[in-house]
Amino acid sequence: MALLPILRFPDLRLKKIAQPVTVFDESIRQLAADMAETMYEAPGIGLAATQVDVHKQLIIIDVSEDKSDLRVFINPQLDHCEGLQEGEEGCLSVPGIYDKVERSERVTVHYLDLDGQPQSLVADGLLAVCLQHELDHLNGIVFVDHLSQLKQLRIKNKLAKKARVTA
Ligand code: K1U
Ligand code: ZN
Repeated sequence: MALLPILRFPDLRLKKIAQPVTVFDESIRQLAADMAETMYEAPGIGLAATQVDVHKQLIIIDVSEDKSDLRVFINPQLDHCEGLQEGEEGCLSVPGIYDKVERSERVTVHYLDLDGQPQSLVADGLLAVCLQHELDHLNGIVFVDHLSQLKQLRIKNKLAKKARVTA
């Protein structure tokens, strides 16, 4: 297994649209395993392949307390959304920044597992929020894109200042 470098906002590669996975071989299992190691080490509760500069439709999520519920979603598609919730979000590509984003309360997704078998899931609460956040990544959207232009500018300035200090 390997730790993968995570792209940092506003890296333009975070805007790329991920392509469907068509081959279910050892390399896709290896990618999922490396992403899981990277997410747990960060630490985080989700990670999209886009964030590790792999532009394939693969996301992983584990919202458990004890790293016991790793879920892998390949070629995930939203089927249905209902209700609204507003919660604080963070992002491993936007370190140290947290803000409120409005999301659907409950979502239904269909996807493929690591064997290429079709699956579906109805999710609510944090799992639903995380799914929507990671699906956004596959479509080139970072959570700060949901914030005002002024907040986005402040975040860019704050991250640029932090990068200068740590350089
Ligand atoms: O996609 C990512 O960058 C991962 C992100 C997922 C996420 C968090 C919160 C709301 C929606 C989506 C993170 O995991 S940020 C880190 C984080 O939230 C966390 C870290 C350790 C323990 C618990 C949460
Ligand atoms: Zn993120």
